[in-house]
Amino acid sequence: LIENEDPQGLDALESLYRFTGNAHVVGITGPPGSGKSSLIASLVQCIRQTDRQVAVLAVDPSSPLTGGAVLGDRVRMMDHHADPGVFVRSMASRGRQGGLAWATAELVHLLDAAGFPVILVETVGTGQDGVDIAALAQTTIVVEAPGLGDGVQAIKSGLLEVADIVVVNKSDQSGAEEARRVLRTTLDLARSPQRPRTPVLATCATQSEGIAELECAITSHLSWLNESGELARRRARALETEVLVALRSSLQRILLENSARSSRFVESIDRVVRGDITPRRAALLLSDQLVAN
Ligand SMILES: Nc1nc2c(ncn2[C@@H]2O[C@H](COP(=O)(O)OP(=O)(O)O)[C@@H](O)[C@H]2O)c(=O)[nH]1
Ligand SMILES: [Mg+2]
Repeated sequence: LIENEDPQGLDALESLYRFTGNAHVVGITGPPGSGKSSLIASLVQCIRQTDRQVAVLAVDPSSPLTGGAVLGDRVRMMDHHADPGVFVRSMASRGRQGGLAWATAELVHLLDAAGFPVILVETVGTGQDGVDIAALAQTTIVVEAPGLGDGVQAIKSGLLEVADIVVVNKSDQSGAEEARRVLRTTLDLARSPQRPRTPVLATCATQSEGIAELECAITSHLSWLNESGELARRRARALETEVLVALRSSLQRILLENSARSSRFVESIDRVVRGDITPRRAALLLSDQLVAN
């Protein structure tokens, strides 16, 4: 119900909201095919050995033609479906406003209220979506793998800047060690003294190698977040962004749902297209009108 923005779901969330604020939200992003889903499957197994419950949300930018690559993730995570301590949901993000990660923010609140201590959120790290997940999560893991084209994808896409932990997956393949070296050097050159040195770990998700080390790095990062006060700052920043994203979409609704307002909107666009006023001027006039009534 929450996923479909059904009023019943949103009402439920209002009542549940005061139970949130305890979960560790871990974003896992990186290029398609780098092994994010496989890595999550191994990580879930590792987390379950300590008896903690874990929730996984996989956000897929589903293709309008095929209905999306969501099914692949479902199948891959099927291993855990019999375990009541694991909750897995794939969601398509098509048609949602405000970017991929923000479509999941309300589901994260729900799972947080339900008491999951760890929530893993997988998004495809190409462009904005990877950066969005970093704003939503308290710990961001960027997953890279050798052989995904020329060069190291995370450097080109700017994702490295938001990484708290970098993983070079597919350590069984050639080029993994080289990718790890390049990433280590790049991160050290751009290092900020206020943050701990970003770990660059090697994993082989399909053989569950390096997963315990990854789990350990996640736990250490959470300790640092707690000790430095950064946890509270990141939570507040994520909530602020969520409010702004919601505000933008409600303004858009207010503008377009009323027929007088929506015809003014259409007129403004016409004037912009004719070259009478700039796009910025049109936006200012429309927002002045909204404030006036
Ligand atoms: N050789 C090798 N293949 C892997 C490894 N991890 C994942 N794969 C394979 O890479 C492909 C993409 O993995 P997937 O987890 O779907 O990547 P995602 O798109 O990032 O979620 C699948 O065929 C996996 O079986 C690994 O560590 N080594
Ligand atoms: Mg995946």
